[in-house]
Amino acid sequence: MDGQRFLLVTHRDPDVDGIGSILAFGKALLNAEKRVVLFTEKPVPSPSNLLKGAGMVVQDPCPEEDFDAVVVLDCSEMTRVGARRSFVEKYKPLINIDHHETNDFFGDLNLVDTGSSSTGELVYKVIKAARLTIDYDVAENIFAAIQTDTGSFRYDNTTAASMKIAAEMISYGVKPSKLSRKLMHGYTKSGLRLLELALGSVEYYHENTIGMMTVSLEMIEKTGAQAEDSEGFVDFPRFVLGVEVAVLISQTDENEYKFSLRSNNRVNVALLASRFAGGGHAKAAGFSRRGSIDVLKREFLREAVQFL
Ligand SMILES: [Mn+2]
Repeated sequence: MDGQRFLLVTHRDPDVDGIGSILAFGKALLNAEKRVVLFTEKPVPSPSNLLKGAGMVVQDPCPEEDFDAVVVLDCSEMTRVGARRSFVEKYKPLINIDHHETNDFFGDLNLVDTGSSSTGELVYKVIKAARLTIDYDVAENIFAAIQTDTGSFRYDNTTAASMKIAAEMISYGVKPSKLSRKLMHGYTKSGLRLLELALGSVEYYHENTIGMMTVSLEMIEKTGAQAEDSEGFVDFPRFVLGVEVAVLISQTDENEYKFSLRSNNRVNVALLASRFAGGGHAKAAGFSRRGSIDVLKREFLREAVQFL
């Protein structure tokens, strides 16, 4: 950590791992008296805005400085950074810290480990290697990142290593029950209404091995919920016995849909998503496409069944 000024960014529509990673790394750098700017394209969404230090994150206009390095976290490729990509790319070296299977090594320096539960786990390793100080704020963000990306220590990426790091974060004062209440149980009434409608949309295909849920803009409007309230909904079809691939189709514009894919066992959904120019992890991936919902569903199912 020879530099003095760091710009930290994550992917657009960031999740808790993305925001937790920039906050944990940012705070650890601040603890070492470095100058740090944490930047997101849009205001930090719920529930990540409840993380310790979320108030540090800035949007446009980003204070332009002569950064000594830019660190891109939890981002598989530079297009995922979003609209401010060219601003981010102005700075060198570009450091890529990520755990997505489809990471394309866009950085000048790449710390990519697909065996890592989360980017938060990699940030922990960098903090240790650089001998930066972990305090409560750093610990909360690392714990939250690991907890979220492992589905509260239920998914395949829950390893001895990730649990050891989580345990160490507890020794800094993190209270798992308090943190998960803050991050995961913050349902609004409208969010629950959205879930009700989404559950009613679930369909099964290919001898019940594919479970598909849809959240339309109409549902969001009708319930008064936010689009991010559907975060995690894909676990409902996913946890149905017999389902191998769970899909959440979220309408993002009149003719635009985001497919979030989850695999229970043998299907590599990162590969499946890559057939539609998307990506992610073997067990959790996604892509966006434009078109009519019926055509998109049909095209998706045609590819998906080849994996089953
Ligand atoms: Mn992640």
